[in-house]
Amino acid sequence: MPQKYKEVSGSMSRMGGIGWLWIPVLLLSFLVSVPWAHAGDEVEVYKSPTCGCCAKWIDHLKANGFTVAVHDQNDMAPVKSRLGVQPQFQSCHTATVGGYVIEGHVPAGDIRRLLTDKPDIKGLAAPGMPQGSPGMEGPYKVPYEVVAIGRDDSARTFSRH
Ligand SMILES: [Cu+2]
Repeated sequence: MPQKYKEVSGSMSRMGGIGWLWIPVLLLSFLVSVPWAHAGDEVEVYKSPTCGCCAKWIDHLKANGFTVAVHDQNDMAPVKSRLGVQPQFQSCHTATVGGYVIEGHVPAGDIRRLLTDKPDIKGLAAPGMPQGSPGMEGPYKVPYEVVAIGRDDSARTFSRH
């Protein structure tokens, strides 16, 4: 056994001189190989500072590989009007990612599909506060739809949950 240890440490120290060169290569290949680490994943979230379900939705995004930048807003109305979220689509928080608007408790999987398919729409919304949606977990769950908001503010079903 001691013989073997010697052998291993011997080869390690021989490699030591140039071994550090592999560190950036390994880091880079790790980043490339992680499936969720692609560009355009940063989600900008606007929410009121006291919104608990918004914070839980942010946790859900992070758990699903998204990077999130949080912007606390005391008044959400100007944010929604700037981003063009009409009243029929509104919920608590409003987010942007990849040029799209995400309104409310939209599941991470739907955002992923949006970013992959890149449809020509304004964004996605889970209007209201559907019980059982990500961030709205509780004793019961109601069926809800995620709506694709058209550039003309039309609505069509994007997914059902
Ligand atoms: Cu909410």
